[in-house]
Amino acid sequence: MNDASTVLTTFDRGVLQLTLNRPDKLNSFTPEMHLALRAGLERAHEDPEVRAVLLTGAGRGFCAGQDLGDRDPRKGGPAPDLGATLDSYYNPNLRMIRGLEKPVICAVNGVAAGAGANIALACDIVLAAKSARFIQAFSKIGLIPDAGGSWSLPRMIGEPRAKALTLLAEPLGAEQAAEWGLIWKAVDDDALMDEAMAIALKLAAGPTVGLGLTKQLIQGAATRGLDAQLDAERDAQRQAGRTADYAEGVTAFLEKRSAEFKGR
Ligand code: LHQ
Repeated sequence: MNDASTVLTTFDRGVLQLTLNRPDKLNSFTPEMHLALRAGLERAHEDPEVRAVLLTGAGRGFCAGQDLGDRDPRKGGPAPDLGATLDSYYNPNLRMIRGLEKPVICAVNGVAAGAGANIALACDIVLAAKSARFIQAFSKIGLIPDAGGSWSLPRMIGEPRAKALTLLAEPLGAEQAAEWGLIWKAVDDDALMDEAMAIALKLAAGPTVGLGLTKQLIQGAATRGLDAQLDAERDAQRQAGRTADYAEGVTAFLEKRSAEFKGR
């Protein structure tokens, strides 16, 4: 069921670009697309040549969440087990994005709705086209914010804004999202992919181990106190200090030249 055409994959100079590719349905998720995305994320995890991931969508939308045509209630039958869908498809991919010890950049090229919005927000650096909108669409169909949204939204923008966004399901423009700190940047539509790729290439040429440890430390801070975080920093710094990239970084500084990191 792993139909690779639902996610286009390209690889260049350390950047694995994954493009959600069901543009006629605003890249809404089917089981095939989940599995194709998972395959891409697994490659990113396993292949040392991959040093950054760039996630985006084909066509005018980023992702409209679950394909609502998949389970048409008009066809009758028992109510679906949506928890099973989360267990089987959404949650593994969310965990892979967050757990990946390499940066994941997201270029939100158009509307990001429902789980599509929250998958974007799970990425490490999120850029959005100024015309893009984020919609916590779940309440419109009687559902709750999934794909990590109920966890990430209050942490990123606080309870009042998280509650209003999710209960009202009103679209949030990219520039407002950036002002609120929900994403890194809103950029002109025609500059989006160039800017996102420039960031991805920069990170892919960086000290991958240190960047991965930094990502994990920042994420872990949400659930740790200062004492535990200081211990985690000690452990991560010990690991970073043993990399060839650390030695290269310091050597390059002392020799007044640019560092050439190898990702090890
Ligand atoms: C779609 C979809 C879509 C299918 C646009 N499905 N076709 C997790 C676990 C299990 C189950 C349930 O859900 C979840 C998590 C979730 O993600 S729940 C939230 C699901 N998503 C939504 O409720 C969003 C539904 N879409 C919309 O509200 C609109 O399409 C937005 C606001 C995203 C975009 O509006 P427009 O720019 O006006 O585009 P459009 O509505 O005309 O859509 C274009 C086409 O894409 C259209 O198809 P058609 O054949 O008529 O041209 C839509 O039917 C199709 N499409 N979203 N989720």
